[in-house]
Amino acid sequence: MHRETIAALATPPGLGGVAVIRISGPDTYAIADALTALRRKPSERDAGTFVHAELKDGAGETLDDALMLFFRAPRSYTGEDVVELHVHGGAVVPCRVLERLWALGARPAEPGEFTKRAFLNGRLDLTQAEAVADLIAARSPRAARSARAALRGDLGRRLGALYADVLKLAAQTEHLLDFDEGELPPSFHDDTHAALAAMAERADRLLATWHEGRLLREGARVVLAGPPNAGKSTLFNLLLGTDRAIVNEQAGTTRDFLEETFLLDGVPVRLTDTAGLRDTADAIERDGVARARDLAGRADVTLCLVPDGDPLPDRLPEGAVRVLTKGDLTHNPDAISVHADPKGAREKICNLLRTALKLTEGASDGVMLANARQYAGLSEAVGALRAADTAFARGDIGYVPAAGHLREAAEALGKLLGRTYADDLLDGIFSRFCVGK
Ligand SMILES: Nc1nc2c(ncn2[C@@H]2O[C@H](COP(=O)(O)OP(=O)(O)OP(=O)(O)O)[C@@H](O)[C@H]2O)c(=O)[nH]1
Ligand SMILES: [Mg+2]
Repeated sequence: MHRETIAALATPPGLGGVAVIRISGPDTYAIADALTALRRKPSERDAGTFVHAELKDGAGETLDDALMLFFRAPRSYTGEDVVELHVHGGAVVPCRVLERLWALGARPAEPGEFTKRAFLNGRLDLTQAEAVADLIAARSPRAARSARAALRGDLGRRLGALYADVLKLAAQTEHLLDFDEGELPPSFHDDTHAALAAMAERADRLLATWHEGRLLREGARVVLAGPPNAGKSTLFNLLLGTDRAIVNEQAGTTRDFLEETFLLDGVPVRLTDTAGLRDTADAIERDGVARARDLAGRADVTLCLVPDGDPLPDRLPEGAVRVLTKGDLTHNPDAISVHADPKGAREKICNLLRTALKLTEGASDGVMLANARQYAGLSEAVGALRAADTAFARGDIGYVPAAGHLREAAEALGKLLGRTYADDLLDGIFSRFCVGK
């Protein structure tokens, strides 16, 4: 349990009807008592209730009238005593109330400190704590749904069950070291091999969800490239639904690249329009072409647009998907035509992106890995499980290394769930939160 009492604004600063201030820690009720002149003090009130009260400064002047909500350890977000103040929003009132809280002995919460305390007090596992930040940062309903699943504990439960099974097998293996192979039941090797294969397969299924998890959280980078005048900026505008880029019949219209985001099946797609690829004497345009090539090299998908009937550029960006444009001029149904059939062109490009990005809605059941840390930890665990399987296959001389590999697998999963952790790991995770969460 923490000895310090923390407080912070839990709502974004700025103009708003209501601002929520959260207080958590052992002195929460002493501070709440001193903050009001209520006859029945906050410390005498039941958890799960609220009261309308005037908040007073040190001289007894009213700062604001507020709703006070009461939570008591361990049944609160942080697992500590918590009081929430709903005060008027804006620039002044929340600041004055916070200053009063500092004067009464609370200190400003660090980013993510409420959630960190919730984790340290066992209210959330580490995957749930990370899901809180993911839910707040979600950029589409689909990303929010996936974060909700992790926050509910679905991901943590699946990893936790795997962790428990690995621990059990690890313990059995340590026990084995005291026996000779001849003393073991005859089915021992087949059973352990089957158990390890099943565990590795469960882990592999979760690892496969990282593709979708990464796209939902980090988005996909898609670059429009190709020769000048191919209709890149026209398609860029069509996909965004606004006239963002200048379109002109002159070749070399776009020089600096433009970037905007649109949602495709709930995945944020960062779309980049680039300068037409050609050799040119114009220094600025040449710089633009160099940037276009560089961006294409780093994208998840590069669409190389070429007017139907024109020769292909001699140096296509590697891995680029070719798209024929201006199909209305050649009557080629394989080419898109933004001019004659914008809806069809949009649908064709979106389908192309769905395939290239492997965006199949509902591929996972909503439970997916949420970050590179989880992916790395689980990969390490799978590697260790496979190594244990190989060691077991060597018979009793393999038991000692197998026990070691199972310990590694358990440690990797334990770290992933936050059952074992280092302070710098927690600092890395919670410092990415906003203050007040
Ligand atoms: N006929 C026809 N013309 C098109 C189509 N799409 C774009 N254009 C025209 O082609 C010309 C070039 O379009 P842009 O979108 O500026 O081409 P760009 O590839 O961005 O060109 P740069 O920026 O110079 O590299 C404009 O006059 C567009 O109106 C189409 O589907 N059919
Ligand atoms: Mg352009």
